[in-house]
Amino acid sequence: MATIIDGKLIAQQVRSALKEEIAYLRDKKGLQPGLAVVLVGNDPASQVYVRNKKRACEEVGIASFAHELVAGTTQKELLALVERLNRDPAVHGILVQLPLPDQIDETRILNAIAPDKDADGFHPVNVGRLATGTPVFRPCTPWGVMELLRASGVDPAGRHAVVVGRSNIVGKPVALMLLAAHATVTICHSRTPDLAVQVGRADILVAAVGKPRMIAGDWIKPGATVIDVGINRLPDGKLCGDVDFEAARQRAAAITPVPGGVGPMTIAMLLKNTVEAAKRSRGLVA
Ligand code: NAP
Ligand code: L37
Repeated sequence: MATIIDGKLIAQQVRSALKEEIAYLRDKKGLQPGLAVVLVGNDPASQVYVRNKKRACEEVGIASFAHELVAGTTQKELLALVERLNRDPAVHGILVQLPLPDQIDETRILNAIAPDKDADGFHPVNVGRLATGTPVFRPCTPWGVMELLRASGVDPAGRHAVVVGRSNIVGKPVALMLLAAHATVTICHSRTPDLAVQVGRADILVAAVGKPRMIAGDWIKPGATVIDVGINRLPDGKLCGDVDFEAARQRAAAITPVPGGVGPMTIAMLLKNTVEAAKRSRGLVA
């Protein structure tokens, strides 16, 4: 029976440490870290995530500036807001919650965020830094996955990691981070034949697909570590991951639950990036 990796608890520990650091920055350096969170439209999941992010900021002492724009917002209007936030000295981190409505070109918006305020790590400059092994702001969900592994005592070096999903926000960056941590990495996607065979080779499995319980328990290699990034809402309103949790926990050595796994870590790492951005704005980091 697998150990449950408690993302809620590990995220709480990250936030506690940050809270102390932020108090120090405020009291001793006169620096108040600030995060601008931009939400366009009324996607219900995004509304929940943005609310959780604002609450987490308050808990640790980060000033949060919420910008909730109507679904019909134009690209020009959103670009103007991003440019204003780029110039605002109280804002150290900027996050534009994805997905954006169809009339807005996501790439255009992400490219407009100042790379030194890019709390999500999605700007091409930061993606390039990650890809070349000199990361500054790491994408929050993949970084959260790496922290869960570290906190669970799982060192990827020399292990076979299998990532299911190749999105720019999860699959691709988590594969780069596992590679940097010296894993042998396989990336699977919708054109991968015989997914079960690939999954069965994983010492570390990261599932980031968005399909409820699509990874069967008996695909999992006995003793594997399973990190389930998927967040899917079932018809009964409950959340579940991409992995069949009850079956997988019979074979895995360790597994993350949904909710209470990767989700809370995503937010904790966002707060870390914001504090990092604030410190960098003052030259407080190397
Ligand atoms: P996405 O952009 O939709 O990407 C999904 C990936 O899964 C794609 O690469 C797709 O392949 C692949 N895929 C789809 N069907 C597949 C199949 N049958 N077999 C193998 N691969 C398949 O999703 P995302 O943004 O990466 O998010 C993935 C999941 O993570 C979602 O449930 C999302 O809600 C969740 N999420 C959670 C957090 C968190 O903090 N916990 C953060 C972000 C996202 P192709 O590239 O070939 O289409
Ligand atoms: N900036 N963040 C940004 N851009 C994006 O495009 N998708 C995405 C993104 N992701 C994101 O915000 N993810 C996320 C996922 C889950 C949580 C927070 C953020 C979260 O709080 N999860 C909780 C509970 C979720 C719930 O009750 O619905 C959990 O325990 O998993």
